[in-house]
Amino acid sequence: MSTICAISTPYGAGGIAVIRVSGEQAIEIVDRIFVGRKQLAEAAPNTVHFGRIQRADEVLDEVLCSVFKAPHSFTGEDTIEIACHGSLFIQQELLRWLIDAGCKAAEPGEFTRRAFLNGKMDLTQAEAVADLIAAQSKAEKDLALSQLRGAVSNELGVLRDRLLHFTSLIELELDFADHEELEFADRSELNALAHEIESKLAALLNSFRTGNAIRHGIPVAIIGAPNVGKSTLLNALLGEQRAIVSDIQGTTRDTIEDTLILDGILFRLIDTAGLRETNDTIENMGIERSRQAAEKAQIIIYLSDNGQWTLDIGHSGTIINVLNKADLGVTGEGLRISAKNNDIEPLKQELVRVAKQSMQTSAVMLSNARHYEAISRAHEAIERVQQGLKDGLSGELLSLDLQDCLSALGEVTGQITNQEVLANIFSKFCIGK
Ligand SMILES: Nc1nc2c(ncn2[C@@H]2O[C@H](COP(=O)(O)OP(=O)(O)OP(=O)(O)O)[C@@H](O)[C@H]2O)c(=O)[nH]1
Ligand SMILES: [Mg+2]
Repeated sequence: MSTICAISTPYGAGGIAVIRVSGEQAIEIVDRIFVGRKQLAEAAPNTVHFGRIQRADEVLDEVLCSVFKAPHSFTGEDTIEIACHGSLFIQQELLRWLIDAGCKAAEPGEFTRRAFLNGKMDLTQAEAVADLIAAQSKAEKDLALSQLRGAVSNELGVLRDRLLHFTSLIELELDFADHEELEFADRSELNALAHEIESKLAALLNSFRTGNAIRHGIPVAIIGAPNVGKSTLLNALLGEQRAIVSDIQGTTRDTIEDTLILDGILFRLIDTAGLRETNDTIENMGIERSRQAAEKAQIIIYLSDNGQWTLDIGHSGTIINVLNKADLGVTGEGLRISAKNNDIEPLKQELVRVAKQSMQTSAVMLSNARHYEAISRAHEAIERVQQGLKDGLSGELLSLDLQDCLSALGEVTGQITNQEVLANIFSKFCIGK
């Protein structure tokens, strides 16, 4: 493959500009115009070298060359990144010198395309590179970064393994089909497997439409000292007397869960036992569960009725400090509500706000229409498999649909692809990436 070069920094004058060279001959070509303390061919990988860009007597600039050797570079090829002074003239002249020395000008996205072709990343990750560059907000950036780091790929990898396992079970069945005396392999395992694959695909599809959370519910733990009104709040949010409420401390012993939809988002509310020091064995078991709920929850409603926030709550989610019993005139920091009087509107709004924020950063979320389209086809194929199992179809027919499912997933990750699709994806990149 040819050695390519491009200016990777934005067009215009700047403090410095970076010109990237990648390919088998990258080091050799740059050496033709680079004069440093030593030849780049002798440089250790992942080192930076100061020197001049020089042809005969003409010195173009003083530069820094970063040397990366295959396969440990972005593209998987030998790569040199030349940081030169950011004059437009120098940038363009340097590019011309490189082309004169044997490079080809890179096409849009060609570096990333090579990274994909060299197995440095799959197609979803390559697409994430473009999304990352285009990201304009934190949420967008987080989503692209998680995709770049393999969130979608990993999920699809798991599905692929299950599908291959499925295929091997069917092949086993086919092998024994000649032996009339042998019954078909137990199909309950196949049913379970098909169901598993189908629901995973459905979940992915859902994540594209409405966010992962709509399907599973965002876990929200209501945590606080005894008697602050946690159960009263659960009941108020649900609009029913779900949990027992009393003025006795330690009323709630076990965690109580129920779901609630606010603004199209499904929440899984978890009322918990009040946190305190106690010698009651059962209550302590409940308190342990409270702590576990807090740790797992994506959102924690930390409820207080006196404006003090001194409890040590282990958590990784977002905490909302809520001051209950506002009707009693308590003062202090926190979102003021009265669970007893059903005066909880500000809390509902805050839950929706925090949820929308966290949905945008949840790990596996489809954000790409191409992925959605292919995964829809995979989903249809696995539904045909399920129907086929119900109808008692032969293994041969089932395996056709399984193949359809596998190849649709392969299109997402790029294991199966065609030049047209690739060209379309990489043409949207900027030159130099
Ligand atoms: N005035 C007033 N009282 C409230 C409010 N919310 C709850 N209470 C009262 O506070 C007491 C405790 O309420 P619970 O909901 O059982 O409190 P809890 O936090 O669940 O208590 P534990 O289950 O023991 O942890 C009850 O008598 C409620 O009626 C409120 O907004 N205003
Ligand atoms: Mg309670």
